[in-house]
Amino acid sequence: MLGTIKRHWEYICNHNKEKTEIPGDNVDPTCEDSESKFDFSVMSYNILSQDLLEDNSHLYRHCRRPVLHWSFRFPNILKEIKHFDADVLCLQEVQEDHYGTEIRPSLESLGYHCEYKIRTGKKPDGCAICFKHSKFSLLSVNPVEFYRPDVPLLDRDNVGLVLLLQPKIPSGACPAICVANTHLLYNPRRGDIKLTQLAMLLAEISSVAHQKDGSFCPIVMCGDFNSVPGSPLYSFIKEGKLNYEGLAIGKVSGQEQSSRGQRILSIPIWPPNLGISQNCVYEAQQVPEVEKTDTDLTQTQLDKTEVLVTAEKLSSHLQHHFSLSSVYSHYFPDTGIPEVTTCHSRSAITVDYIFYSVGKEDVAGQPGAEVALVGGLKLLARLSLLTEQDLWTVNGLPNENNSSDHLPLLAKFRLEL
Ligand code: KL2
Repeated sequence: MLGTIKRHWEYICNHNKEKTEIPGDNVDPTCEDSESKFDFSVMSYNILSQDLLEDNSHLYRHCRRPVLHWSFRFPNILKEIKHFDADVLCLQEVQEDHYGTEIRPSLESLGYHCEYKIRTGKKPDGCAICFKHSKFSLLSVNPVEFYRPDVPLLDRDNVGLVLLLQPKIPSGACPAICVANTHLLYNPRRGDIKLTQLAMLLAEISSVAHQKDGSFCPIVMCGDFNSVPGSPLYSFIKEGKLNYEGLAIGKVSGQEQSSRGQRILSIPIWPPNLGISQNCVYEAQQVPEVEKTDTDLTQTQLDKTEVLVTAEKLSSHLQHHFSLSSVYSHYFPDTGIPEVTTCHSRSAITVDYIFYSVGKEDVAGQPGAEVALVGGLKLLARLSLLTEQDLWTVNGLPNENNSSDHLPLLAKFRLEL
């Protein structure tokens, strides 16, 4: 019988805006006790669809056969979900038939409301977001399809799902929370598609999280981004900007040092008819041609407009409006050894993340920060990750106790009211 590996809660104090990590589950998280607050926990978990496991069986040759059966894996996954009891679950690789017959009914009996978005085409899996009835009510469900028949670049069947949730608090007003979940394209060589899929998700989040006063509500963005820490795609999420001039499409995600896929990203990456700006927001509806000729713009004004449009089109700069932080820091502070979120016979890397908005006060004063007002969350704690070496002591993933080739990520947040 294989041993289990213990993961512990790391509590984080935000005093002086410096994160202090207090490892060990014997420590109480009380940094300070705030009266008006809403605390909630989030899990992001790629549960490995059975069809994908069987299609990529070469990745699981290190595993004992019985641990690969769905009938063995699902009870373990459910046990884990039940044990951690997160208020919000963002699941990836949720296979449609299993979702209908087992996953959804089981989660509903644990008190979750479940929303699901299946991948397009013939792909049998998708993303689910489930939340505790006791903690939230549902304001809106916004599925995102990254496949676009009118955009040749976007010929892949990945999806995202964005929910707007209203915290249930006994008294007073509380902003909604926007929760997004995605599983971006795997193909390590197609960073152009990955970046465009991300821009589409960010545009949907902007539209969902946008509040009447022009600010954004707090945001949690989870998923399997098939990109590693420090890669251009990852840096774009964290920094809110990316100059991709001269960047090879195979270098966007950092998954592998491939000699293939070295075409340079075109400027712009996606065509104008996608309707998403370089700031990752939906563009206003195009003005129909007939109306354009009705306006009485002078020739000089028209020339200026032309120049502006051209400058925007030729810019190799992407931006987004949020100030997003990652729950995990991706390396163990004492040793510098990388954390991994997925481990099988071909790779052991971080590709899964929980990003969250840190709020306007934390970004104020940053030079050149053109960040819109975004509601902030405070990270209270996270469930520690493991190293590749830790995982090989239990025969890699999946194993007797960990039934996916990914680990679940878990965070506790506080919304201060
Ligand atoms: O990286 V993943 O696993 O999030 O764990 O996302 C994709 C891969 C998932 C959905 O496409 O299927 C896995 N080699 C390795 N893994 C693959 C491959 C492949 N050629 N194709 C799909 N996946």
